[in-house]
Amino acid sequence: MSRLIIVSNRVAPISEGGPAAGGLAVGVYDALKETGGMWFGWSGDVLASGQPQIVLEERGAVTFATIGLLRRDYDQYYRGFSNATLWPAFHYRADLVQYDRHEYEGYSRVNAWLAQQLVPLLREDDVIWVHDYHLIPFAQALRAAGVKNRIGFFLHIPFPASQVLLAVPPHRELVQALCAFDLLGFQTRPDLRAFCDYIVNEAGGTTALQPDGLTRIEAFGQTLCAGDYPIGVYPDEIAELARAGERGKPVRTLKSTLHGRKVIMSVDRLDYSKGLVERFRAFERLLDHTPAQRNKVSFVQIAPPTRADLHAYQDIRLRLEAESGRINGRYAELDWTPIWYIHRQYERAVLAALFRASNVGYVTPLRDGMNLVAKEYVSAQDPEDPGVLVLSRFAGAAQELSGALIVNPLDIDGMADALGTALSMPLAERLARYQDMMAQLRENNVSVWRDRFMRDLGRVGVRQASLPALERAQG
Ligand code: GDG
Repeated sequence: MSRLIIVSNRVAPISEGGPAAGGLAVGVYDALKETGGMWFGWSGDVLASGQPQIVLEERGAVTFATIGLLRRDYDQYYRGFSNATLWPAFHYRADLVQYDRHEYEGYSRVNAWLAQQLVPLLREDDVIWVHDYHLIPFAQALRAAGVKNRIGFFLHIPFPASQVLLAVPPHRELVQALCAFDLLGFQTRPDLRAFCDYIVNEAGGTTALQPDGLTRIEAFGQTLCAGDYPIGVYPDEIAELARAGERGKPVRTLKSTLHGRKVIMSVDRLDYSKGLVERFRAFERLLDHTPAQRNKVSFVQIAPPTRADLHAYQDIRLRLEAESGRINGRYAELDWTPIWYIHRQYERAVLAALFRASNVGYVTPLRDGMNLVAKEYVSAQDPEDPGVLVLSRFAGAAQELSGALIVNPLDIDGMADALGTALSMPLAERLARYQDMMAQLRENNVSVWRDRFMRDLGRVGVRQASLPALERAQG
C-alpha cells in the first residue's frame, strides 16, 4: 500500500483524544494511521536566525515531520500573503486585501523551500495530499524538483468568484500553480463552479464533466481533475462527548447562572469572516423588537483569539468588545447579562456539552468554506429534545444542512426573526429538522470525505501518469 503524505501549514498537535483535535485533524490523522505515512508542515516555531531543521517524530505508523520558519518567512508567507492577502480575498473581503509584491515573493519562496525539505523524505509510490491556501504553489515546486508522484490539493476555504479573485494581483500565477496538482478538491459545488468559471473565462482553458462525476480541466498546458468534497465530522463521537459532559461542571455552572432562561450559543475563532458584529446586532434587534424575550434568553459567544498580530484581527476584537459592552449596557439587569462574550479557548468536550445544553446554535459567517461548528452543534444535540441551528447561507454547510433555519448574515432583521422562530419552535419541528440533519451528517462523515478524495486521487493519478505517454504513443 502506498504511504500517504499529508502536507499542511500547521501539523496538528494530536494527542489521542486530546482537547484541541478538530474535525480535520482527526479525519486526516485517522487516514494516516490506516495507510501509514507522514504529516509534514510548519512546527509553529518562529526563529530569529539560523537554519531551520526538520524534526521527525514517530508515532506508530505515522511520522510527524515539522520545521520552524525564519521570522522574515513567517512575516511574508504566513502573516503577509496567506493571511493578509489570500484569506480576505477568498472570503470576499476585497476591502481588506493588502498586497505587497515582496510578500508574494516570500510566499512562493517558502513554498519552494518547504517542497525542497520534503523531497528527500519521499518515496516513489507515496501519495501526497496538500491542504489549504498557504500551499497553493506546493505541487508546482515539487514538480520543479522532479517529483512525479500523485499530488492532490484540498481548499478548506471558499474559492471566490472571478471578479473577486482578480483583486489579487498574481491571480493568474496562483490558478496556474493550482493546475500543477492532479486533483483539486473544493468544499462545495459553488466553489468548484467559481474555479471552473475562472479557468474558462480568464485562463482560456476548458472544463468538462466526466461520467465519474469529476470535472476534467485543461489549462496552462496541464490536464487535471477537480471535484467537490464537503468535509464532515464524526457526529456520533461528538454526540457521545456531549452526552458524557451533560452533568459536568461547565454545564452545571451555565444552568445555575441561567436560572431557567434559554441560551443561544456561538463558537468561532475571532475572525472578521465569521460575521460576529452583525450577529451581535441581530441579537440586540431581537431584544429590541420582542420585549418578551428580555431577561428570558442569554447569548453566549465563545471566540478564542487567532492571528492576533494582524491589524484586521485587532480591529474586529475592538469592535466586538464595543458592541457587547454597548448592548449589555443597554439591556442588562441586576440579575441578567444578555451577551456573554468569552475571548478564550475551551476543551472540545466542554464545547460539545455546552452545545447540547443550549437551545439555539447561532452560526452566521459572512463567508465560510464549510463551518464545522454548525455540524458539531447539530451532532451534540439531545436526540429527544434537540436545539435549533440558525445558519448563514454563505457557510458551505448550508448546502447540506437544509434542516437549519437559513439566514442572510447581512440581514439583521431576518436574523432576529430567525432567532425568535428558533426560540419558540415546537418539539415536533425541532425533532424533524434534527433527524434530517443527523442523517446527512452520518452519511457524509469525515471518513467519507477522506475516502472519496483518496479514491479519486488514486484514479486521476493513474490517468494523469498514463495520458501523456498514451498521447505520445498515438501521436
Ligand atoms: C477552516 C475553514 C472549514 C473553535 N473554538 C474552539 C475550538 N474550535 C474548533 C471548532 C471547529 C474548529 O475549531 C473550527 O472549524 P470551522 O470549520 O468552524 O472554521 P475554521 O477554523 O475557519 O476552519 C472552514 C474548516 O477549515 C475545515 O475544512 O470548515 O470553513 O475556514 O472544530 O469546534 N476547539 C476547541 N476549543 C475552542 O475554544 N477545542
